[in-house]
Amino acid sequence: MEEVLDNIYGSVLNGDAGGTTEYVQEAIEAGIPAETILNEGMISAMMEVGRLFEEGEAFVPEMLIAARAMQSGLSILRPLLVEADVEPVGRVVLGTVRGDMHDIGKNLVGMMLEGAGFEIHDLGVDVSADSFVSAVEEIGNVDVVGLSALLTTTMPEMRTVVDAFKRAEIYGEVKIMIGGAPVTSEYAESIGAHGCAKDASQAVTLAKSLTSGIA
Ligand code: B1M
Repeated sequence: MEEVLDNIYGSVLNGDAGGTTEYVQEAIEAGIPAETILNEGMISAMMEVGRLFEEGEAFVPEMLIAARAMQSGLSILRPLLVEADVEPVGRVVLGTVRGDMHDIGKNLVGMMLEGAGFEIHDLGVDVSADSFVSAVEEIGNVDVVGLSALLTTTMPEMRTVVDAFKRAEIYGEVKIMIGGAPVTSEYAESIGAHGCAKDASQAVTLAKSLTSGIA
């Protein structure tokens, strides 16, 4: 790993937002591709934070400051991940389900979809099933609803959202795509979601196939 990637990894791991900003800028100037900075520098550091948390060597405050550092790095990478002035290929409503505050993965999915030409309406975190339905009705012509969940305890909320779309009789008119670390394709199928993506780049592939009617 190049030294600057090591530095990004270390600064995210230690929750040093200023350092992360500085090193990400340095990496961009050194011509390192945005995807490499993201995957090797930042996401790998967040995986390590998760491992430390699991082993009782890091706690919520450490996760929180690492997340802040990652967000500060992402804000610099954003223009490179998102292409400006592209004609929308579809309209996506995105959010993290009720009870769940994790938004880094969801934000990344939003950026990559935006970069692929989708128009994104991000409802944020802790979004109730009814809020997803109302947003789709109010915005109009929505192609895909993207649900994110990072906790096994909030995953069941995805089924609640799917059921709310069925009750509102717009299930199928709008495709429901789910994702997040604990989510699987089997789970997606079992709750009636139209697909599951493992990461942000798969989310782009899936959203494209859902909007072109292939999936
Ligand atoms: Co929390 N947390 N957390 N956390 N956190 C996890 C998820 C955990 C796995 C850590 C661990 O134990 N190893 C664990 C969940 C265990 C479980 O349920 N199985 C956990 C826990 C337990 C908790 C709390 C309950 C801790 C507590 O309070 N005791 C609490 C819950 C709060 C709540 O939500 N109600 C909590 C809180 C937090 C913080 C607030 C401190 C912070 C979040 C800050 C934020 O998001 N703004 C936090 C963090 C940072 C993490 C870890 C360390 C990192 C998550 C992350 O950002 N990853 C995480 C450990 C881990 O994931 N290894 C952990 C980087 C991100 C790029 O990846 O989010 O997976 P990810 O997104 C990926 C894919 O999943 C996918 O694409 C993304 C990009 O590739 N994807 C989609 C995600 N959404 C998608 C949607 C799609 C498609 C793909 O379509 C729509």
